[in-house]
Amino acid sequence: MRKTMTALALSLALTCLAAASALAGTTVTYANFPPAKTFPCVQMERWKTEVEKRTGGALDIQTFPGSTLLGAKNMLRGVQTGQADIGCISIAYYPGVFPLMSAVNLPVAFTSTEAASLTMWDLFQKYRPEEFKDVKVLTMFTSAPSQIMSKEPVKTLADLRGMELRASGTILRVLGGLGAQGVGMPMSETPEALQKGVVKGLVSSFDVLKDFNFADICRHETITNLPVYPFAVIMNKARWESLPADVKEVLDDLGREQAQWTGQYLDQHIDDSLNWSREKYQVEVHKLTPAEHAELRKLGQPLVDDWKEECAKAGVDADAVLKDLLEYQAKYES
Ligand code: 3IO
Repeated sequence: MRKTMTALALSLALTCLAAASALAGTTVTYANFPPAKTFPCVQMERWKTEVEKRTGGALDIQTFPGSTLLGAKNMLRGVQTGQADIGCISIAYYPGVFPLMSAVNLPVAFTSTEAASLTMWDLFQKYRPEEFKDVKVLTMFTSAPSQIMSKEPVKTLADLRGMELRASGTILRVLGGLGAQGVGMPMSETPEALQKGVVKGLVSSFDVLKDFNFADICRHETITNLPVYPFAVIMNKARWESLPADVKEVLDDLGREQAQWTGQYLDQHIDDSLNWSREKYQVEVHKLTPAEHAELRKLGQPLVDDWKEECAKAGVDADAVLKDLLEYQAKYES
């Protein structure tokens, strides 16, 4: 009798467990490198909410902001090897790895993040580049056009001479041409570098004034409209293949919409962040002359040539890619 009861209780418990796990669905992990407040993580939480809703709970997303699962530099490898199922990478942190999509980091003077993000998405869809062949791309987006945020004022380009500024990707080259000291590092390492004085400012988009409280330390902002930083959200290929077809369809349908949502969010947030910085810290915003903007554009040209050379080595038709990029940009910025 006692044995029967135990067996019964055990089988009941097992049935409940099975039912609970069926209800909870499959859990996938999603790693991100910057802190939870920043836009790459805001878009991650929005994506999680939409996916859990649209799959009716069949997919459970467990998010890890702030490098708690993978950091900026081991994100790509970590997703490829399955340490995380999904990860958010900043393309500019992987020089030479993504020749085609690095086009989005060229100095083409995007004025809107929404336009830049949709341009990036369309470019990816058209070319489906080899460089992403061993991961599944879920969405793509960019930062807003890059500006200088510094401890000391940069009122003219001459003020940049010798100034150590944190950046990544193509912007490092532009800084070099201006006589500044570009220091390459991921955004997640920048708070400490600014605190310690290793760098005297940074080149990125204005969202970071508020989200990292950089407005407190960088009271001077200079409008340069330098390139955007491209991002990709990637998934482990085997993990992707293991998902049911209807779940895959939900994720595929969300790709472009998520790019647009993130662009719109950031365009809005840039304004909020700058207004907040003016009110809270009385930051000063400096504007350059048209001649100085022309000089910035001129410094961008050799960079396009370098990129074309990199593409040629990788078998990428750079002229075709650039032509399409400019066409999409014109379409989305009109
Ligand atoms: C960025 C990266 C992480 C968190 C917030 C951010 N805002 C703009 C960027 C782009 C950038 O500077 C970078 O390094 O990717």
